[in-house]
Amino acid sequence: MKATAVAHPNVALAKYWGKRDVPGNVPATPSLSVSLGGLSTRTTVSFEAELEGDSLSLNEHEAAGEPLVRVTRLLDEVRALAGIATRARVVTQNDFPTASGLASSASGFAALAVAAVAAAGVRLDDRAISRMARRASASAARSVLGGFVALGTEDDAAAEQVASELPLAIVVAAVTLAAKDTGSTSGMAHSRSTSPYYPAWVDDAPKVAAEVRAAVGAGDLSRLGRAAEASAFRMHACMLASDPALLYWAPQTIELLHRVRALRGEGIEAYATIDAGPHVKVICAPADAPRVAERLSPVAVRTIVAHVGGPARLVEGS
Ligand code: 2P0
Repeated sequence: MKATAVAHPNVALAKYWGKRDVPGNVPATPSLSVSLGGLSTRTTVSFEAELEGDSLSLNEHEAAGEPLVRVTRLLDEVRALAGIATRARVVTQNDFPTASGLASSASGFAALAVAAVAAAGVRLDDRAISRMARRASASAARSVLGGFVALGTEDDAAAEQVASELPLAIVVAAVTLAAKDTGSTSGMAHSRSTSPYYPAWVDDAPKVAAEVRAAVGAGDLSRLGRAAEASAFRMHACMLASDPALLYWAPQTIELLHRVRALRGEGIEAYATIDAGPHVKVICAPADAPRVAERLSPVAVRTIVAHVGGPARLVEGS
């Protein structure tokens, strides 16, 4: 009744921002991400008869409130499938900053789903685990799989891998280690209800996602980079037009964007993307990653060079 799983966060090259008005946390926009190998969440789930409630230790601190509620909701799904009522102890550890726009909910809920299903002795295929993770946090559906992963907008969507490997590095320039003010779930609800650009964003996103997907299929970095930048900037335009504005950028975010453009001016294929936080993630050829990291690191508190990562996997338990 105990299992441990490791999952990687992912960065969306085509962004998910907004939910359809259907049950089960279904995105309003299709997304396509790359798994960030080198950044990991490790989660152990143990179902223990003597526990009176679920508990969650997040980076060595006991968590309560909303994070624990979301964990319990996923565990309730697993308990229903296994036909058990036993409560669980969840211990999870990130080796990167948590809740600051580095996609910790993606790797966290992917690792939790894989570990909980194994600990409860339930057999589910990757698509079913991806759906379970999506209901907890939509980006987590993508972290169940490795490489380049698409998530659609259909009822009960599951993520699918579109490519396992491309010669690509992702340079993560973290500008703060603090948690962000507005989480994604409430931020996207706010955009949906107040941003006049939200309908345009939802209408345009499938075209950009299709272009991202075609560029991944063609293995064309400059095409992929241009489409990924368009997706990120259009999402942030929608966020900025919310009332009050969702301004996730810090001064360093803009400095980093200018540095990426300057690198391109020097002939380096480097393209930026930004999630619901101030950090900048840059895709480039693996051979260019050291030069990109060197240019970005004076502005960042931490610079991490990630490679294309694999799927969530069980490391203990069966
Ligand atoms: C993405 N983000 O596609 C986008 C880009 C943030 C900006 O997925 O409400 O934590 O838990 O489903 O998955 C972050 O949203 O939101 C996210 P919920 P989630 O990566």
